[in-house]
Amino acid sequence: MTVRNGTRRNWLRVAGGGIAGLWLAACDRLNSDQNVQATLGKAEGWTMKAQRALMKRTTALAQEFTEADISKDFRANGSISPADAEYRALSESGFANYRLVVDGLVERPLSLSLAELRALPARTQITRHDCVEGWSSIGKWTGARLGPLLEKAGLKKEARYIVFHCADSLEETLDGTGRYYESIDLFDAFHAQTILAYAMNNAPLPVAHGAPLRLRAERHLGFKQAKYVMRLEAVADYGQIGRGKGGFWEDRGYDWYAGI
Ligand SMILES: Nc1nc2c(c(=O)[nH]1)N[C@H]1C(S)=C(S)[C@@H](COP(=O)(O)O)O[C@H]1N2
Ligand SMILES: [Mo]
Repeated sequence: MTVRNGTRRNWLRVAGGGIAGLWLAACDRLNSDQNVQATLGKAEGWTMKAQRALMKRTTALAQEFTEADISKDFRANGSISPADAEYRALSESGFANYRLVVDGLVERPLSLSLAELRALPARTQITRHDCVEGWSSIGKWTGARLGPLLEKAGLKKEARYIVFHCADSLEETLDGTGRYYESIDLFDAFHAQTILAYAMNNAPLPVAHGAPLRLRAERHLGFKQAKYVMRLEAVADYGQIGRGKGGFWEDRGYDWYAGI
C-alpha cells in the first residue's frame, strides 16, 4: 500500500473527525500489531507525529472474550433470510457458486470462491456485538483478514474507503437503494480485527447471521457488520453509492462513524 501526500491529508482529516472518544478509551489498551505496523511502515514521507497518531487509531483492539462468555443465543437482526432471487439461488446450492468480487480502485480485481477465501490469512476472535437498538451478544468469528486480501488485490492510491455490497434488500425501493451496503475507511480495513467471517461459533456462518460471508469490524456498532457480502468495492468517495451517506442505515440517519 502506498500513501501519497494528497491521500495522507485526507486520511488525517478523517482520523481527526471521529476519534476523540475512541482515543480516550483506547489509551490503555494500545496494542502493537506487527502486521499493521509493517503495512503502515511502508508509507513514505510521513512525519513521526502523524504516523504515531495513525498507529493509535489503527492498532487499538476491541475487547476479546473467552469461550465461556459466548452467548447461548446470539440474536439475529435485520435481514435474516434474504428473499432476493440471486441470493436464494446461491443458498439453495449450498453457496457452491458463490464468488466474492473485489473491484473498484484496485490493481488486480478478484473473484474468490469460499475455498479460496478460507485459504487466505485468517483470524478468530470472540467479541461483543452491540446493536444500537440496545442489545448485545458475544460470538466467536473466524474469517479472512481484510488487510491481506486487499493487498492481494492491490489498492490504487486514490482508494480511501471499502464498500461492502450485500445480497439482501432490506427495504423495497424502485431505485435499488433498499439494498444493504456499508463502508469503512482504510484505518478499519487494515485493522487486525477486521475480517470477512465465514464461520461463527466453530460452524459455517448460518444464513440468519449472513451466510456465506459477513464483515466483522469489531470497533464498530452492529449495523456496520454487513451480512451477505457479495462484493467489495474500493472507492475514493462513497457519495455516488446508494443515497450517498456510506451505508443503508447511514442513508436513513445513522452516523457513518459508528465507533465504540
Ligand atoms: N446485509 C445486512 N447486513 C446487516 C444487517 C442487514 O439487515 N442486512 N443488519 C445490521 C444490523 S442493524 C445488525 S445489529 C447486525 C445483526 O447481525 P446478526 O444478525 O448476526 O445479529 O447486522 C447488520 N448487518
Ligand atoms: Mo443493529
